[in-house]
Amino acid sequence: MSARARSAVLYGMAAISAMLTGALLVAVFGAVRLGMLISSVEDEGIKLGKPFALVDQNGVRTTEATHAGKVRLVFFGFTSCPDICPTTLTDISALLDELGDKARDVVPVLVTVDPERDTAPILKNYTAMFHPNVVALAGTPEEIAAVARSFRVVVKKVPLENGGYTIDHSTGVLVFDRTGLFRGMLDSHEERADWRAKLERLIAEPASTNS
Ligand SMILES: [Cu+2]
Repeated sequence: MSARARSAVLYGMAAISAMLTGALLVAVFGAVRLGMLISSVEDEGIKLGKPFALVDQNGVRTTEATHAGKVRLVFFGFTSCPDICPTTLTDISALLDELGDKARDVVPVLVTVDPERDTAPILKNYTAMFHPNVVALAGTPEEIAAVARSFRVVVKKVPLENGGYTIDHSTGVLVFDRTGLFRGMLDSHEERADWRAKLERLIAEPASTNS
């Protein structure tokens, strides 16, 4: 190979390597930007869920309008869940404690996916372990199934060998702003600081767009 050909090959390799580095940089920055997007909430909300009527842990009828004007953190779970549900509620409770007074207008709403076992009194005992703002909702199996469906939540009853059952369910926390629009999720894999940033932003927003 002549010196000129060799240098052409080297030049070509350098060019390819520069392109690869460029692609890598784009990929890295892309991922960072994506991370920023994930850790924020959507600027524009969408409607999610249909009107419902369930009862809370105190037996009080609760609908989609009951906590209007507040930031709602809706998630589906059940009191015998061994791990995801108590962890989520513990993390949310810690976050609300941290937010102090600002947590006044944040309502975590646990909708049971185990309507046969999670009656209002059971939910009352359970929520007593967490932040006082936590609301837990019970209903008939039909009512619960309809609510889960309308929030696009997947629930699956799984029989256990001992004759009992457990319930697989979607685990993300659905975040609704003060106007009742869905703005994003709190995901269990995110930093809790990101959860906090999302909440603080939504708490700061007005309850009505014309105020
Ligand atoms: Cu669970």
